[in-house]
Amino acid sequence: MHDVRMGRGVFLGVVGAGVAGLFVGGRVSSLASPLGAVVPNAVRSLVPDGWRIYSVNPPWPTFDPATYRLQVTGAVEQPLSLSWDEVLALPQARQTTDFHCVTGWTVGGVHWQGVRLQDLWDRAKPTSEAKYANFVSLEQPYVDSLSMKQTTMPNVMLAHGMDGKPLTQAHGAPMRLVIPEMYGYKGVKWLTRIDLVPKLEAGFWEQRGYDVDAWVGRSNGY
Ligand SMILES: Nc1nc2c(c(=O)[nH]1)N[C@H]1C(S)=C(S)[C@@H](COP(=O)(O)O)O[C@H]1N2
Ligand SMILES: [Mo]
Repeated sequence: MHDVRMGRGVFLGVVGAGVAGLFVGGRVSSLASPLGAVVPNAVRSLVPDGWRIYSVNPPWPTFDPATYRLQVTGAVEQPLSLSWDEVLALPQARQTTDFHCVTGWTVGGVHWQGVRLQDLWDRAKPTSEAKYANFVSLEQPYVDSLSMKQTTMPNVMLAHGMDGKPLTQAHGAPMRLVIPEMYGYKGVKWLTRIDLVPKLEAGFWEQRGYDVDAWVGRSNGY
């Protein structure tokens, strides 16, 4: 019995150190790499449900359904500024896909609910000038881009639900980009605007050396 309690105390100590390390790592090293986590593998496996919460510029943005707008701007015939109710009135899609961070952690079988980009493009009507979509976060200066072609690949969505519940603030409420075939840094959290542009613009991590096309298993960093 005594041994068991000792064991548990040591276990909790390790978990505590791991969480503290994550927090410090996330704040201090997050501008150097999308790691956030400078955590040994032994501790990594103890983190509940696998997710690490990343943010480059805390505190996290706050979602207010009364004032939130999802904007589609730039090279479109019809700029959009959708209220939260209007976003929820768009056709809804669901998928279950795996999530991979470039630093090596993975969450399998994430259930997402949200909207497909094509349903926004049908309304905004991108012009022939639109070659790339910049996804802009409420968390400045986080931004990342996809080619217009990539935005309509299978399983690409703007997710507002995760595992049967509304997306939490930590995970990017009210909406985040999901593109399972690319590493997590492409998946802009706290999304507020999509700007369609003729030329590629470097995203937050691309400005720091990461690949524009972050294909899982094929791009740098992993
Ligand atoms: N606004 C914003 N979006 C972001 C990030 C961030 O720091 N800020 N980190 C990215 C990275 S590197 C990963 S792996 C995922 C992590 O998602 P999570 O914080 O929900 O676990 O969010 C991505 N989207
Ligand atoms: Mo990441």
